Amino acid sequence: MIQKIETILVDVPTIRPHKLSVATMNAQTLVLVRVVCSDGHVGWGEGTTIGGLNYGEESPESIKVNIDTYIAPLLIGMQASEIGKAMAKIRKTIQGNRFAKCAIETALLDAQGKRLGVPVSELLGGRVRPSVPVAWTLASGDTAKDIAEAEKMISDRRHNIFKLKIGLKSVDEDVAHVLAIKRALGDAISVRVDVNQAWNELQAIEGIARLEDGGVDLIEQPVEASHTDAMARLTKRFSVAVMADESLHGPQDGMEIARKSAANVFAVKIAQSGGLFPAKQLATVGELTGIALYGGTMLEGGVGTAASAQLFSTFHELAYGTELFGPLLLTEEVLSTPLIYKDFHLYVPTRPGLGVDLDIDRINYLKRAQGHADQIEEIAS
Ligand code: MUC
Ligand code: MG
Repeated sequence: MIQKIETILVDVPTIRPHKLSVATMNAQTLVLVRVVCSDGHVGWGEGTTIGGLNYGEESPESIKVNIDTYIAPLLIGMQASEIGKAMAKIRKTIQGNRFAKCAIETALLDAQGKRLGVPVSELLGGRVRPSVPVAWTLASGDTAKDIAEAEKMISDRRHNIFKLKIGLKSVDEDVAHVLAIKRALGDAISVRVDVNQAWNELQAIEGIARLEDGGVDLIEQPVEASHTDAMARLTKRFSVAVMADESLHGPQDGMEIARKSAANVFAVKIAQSGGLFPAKQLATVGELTGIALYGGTMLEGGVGTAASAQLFSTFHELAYGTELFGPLLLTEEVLSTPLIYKDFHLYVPTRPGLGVDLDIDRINYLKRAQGHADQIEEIAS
């Protein structure tokens, strides 16, 4: 039985300012969810977003309050092992709130995996790879710093795929910045851009033509999420791959984009999709319609990143790799044993559930004061 559901906001500074066209992040707020079951199992989930309300329509605070007020009361007393039933009830009763739903579904799957003694990947169809390639995002706002950062990552064998955040400056300045980095890193290194919806269609035509010429190999969400017709025209016009990100809020959006041929690649994100199962459905739409897959992130900490990795390890096709580097952007680790990044890959945890343990003392220390002094009790499982 589901006995108790707690939500915890954890504010963690980033290792450097992370500049996106929609926000500059100096810290990340992790929304952790802890589901306690009467059989002694505890499941953890995460519903983290980027830049408060700058990126999506859920904020860390709304995720917390909506779980506490509306979602948790629906679940208390239900069978913890009946995840399909629990999520069907939530999806029928609660509109929107995809991040909150994802956090809950993740926690239920973590507990279920522990109960059955299998990693979450095995509850999602079964892993087909032990590790996933991981890109790093260069977003310091400074070309020379970005090059130095990338060179260090390459020599440490941590990342050899780089995504550059652009869209804040003029097209000219952004193109010059990207091409300087591409030239410095050379042909063997993949350089991609994420415009985070900042361009109009004409700017996109101008920018993409020059980036394509310069050897950039992926253009992420160049125009507004709702402008799928423009995305279709850009996809048709250029041979460089165009990826949909903010325009994907689950499998239905994937169907529309596939019908309109409005992307070559899907950025699959568990939170944007509303959970691991809808994200898996989105990936299936891609697989069935010949759209390549990329494992996206909302810069989650260790819990959301492990959950994403569990899912992405089940994708038969993952042509563009992943960007599951969230924990590496943060100054504090919430896991007692950090995830393993080596040889340009993240190794997917193999222990039951998400395969991670939380550092309860650190979470108690970092958690945002919530007007009471409750401490999370340590429950080993
Ligand atoms: C996004 O739009 O893809 C992922 C990596 C990063 O730096 O920002 C995110 C969000
Ligand atoms: Mg993106």
